[in-house]
Amino acid sequence: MRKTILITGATSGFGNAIARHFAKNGYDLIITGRREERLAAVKAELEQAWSCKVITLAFDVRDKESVKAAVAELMLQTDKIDILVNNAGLASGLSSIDEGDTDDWDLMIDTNIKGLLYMTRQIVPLMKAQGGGHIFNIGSTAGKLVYKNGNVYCATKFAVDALTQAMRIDLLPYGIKVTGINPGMAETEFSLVRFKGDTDRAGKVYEGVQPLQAEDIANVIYFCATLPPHVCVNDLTLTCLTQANGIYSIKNA
Ligand code: NDP
Ligand code: 8X3
Repeated sequence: MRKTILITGATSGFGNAIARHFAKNGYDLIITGRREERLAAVKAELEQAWSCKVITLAFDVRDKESVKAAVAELMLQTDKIDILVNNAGLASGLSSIDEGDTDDWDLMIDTNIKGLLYMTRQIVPLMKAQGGGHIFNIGSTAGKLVYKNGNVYCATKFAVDALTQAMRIDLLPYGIKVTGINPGMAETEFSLVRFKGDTDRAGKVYEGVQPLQAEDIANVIYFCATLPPHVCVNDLTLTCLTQANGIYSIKNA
């Protein structure tokens, strides 16, 4: 029987690569993001290439009512979700705590923490009812070690790490696996978003290193998702070869 994976933030980066990887490997998809036209393009391409079923849901994970409405709409089309990937997220700005833009802080906290919680709250009852499931939360090396000027972004990823641990405990009785995936620097739209469209500044982040690619994260998630039912990878940190952890890379060696 075909399995279904729900991926938040599938319009670019990790989410998009995860969608492609799972479609290629026989999964049906539920993909979300705010950019509706991108979702439609991914759906058309993957349904054509892999004969999978792709449901698209365009909404903002920060908006609790939109999350509820999107999942209610989804329930009219399917009542089975094997995997939830809480991936939608971002960094906005990189400033010392006394100079940070409080709107950036709200954006990161609302997306990375509250968005993840809203999605989880809506999907877990369904997983309980179906007798199990697997949740992946995308954390970061920034959620393991704080780096200079990373303050609020790092705090949101520390929160993701805490929530991953908490969810694993809470959901243990229901056969729901919870896996934290913590990538180091990876070349996606992440830095472009962080630096608000400044392509030069975004490009500099990856100069002189060979960063992770989104496909690397997709590969690792697929590996974790296809282990035997009694095995759960709880926490996995991955970096490129030129990065040791959240603060130490070849660039600053
Ligand atoms: P991208 O910017 O390429 O992708 C981010 C995705 O999140 C997009 O699909 C975007 O969709 C979605 N998204 C952002 N805000 C919202 C929102 N409010 N509502 C719904 N969807 C939203 O970045 P990455 O793929 O790199 O990032 C994915 C996750 O990985 C994030 O949680 C990030 O913090 C984390 N991460 C990234 C690393 C990196 O170096 N790239 C390393 C470690 C972790 P849309 O704009 O269409 O809404
Ligand atoms: C994204 C990786 O190092 O830019 O979480 O914070 S980093």
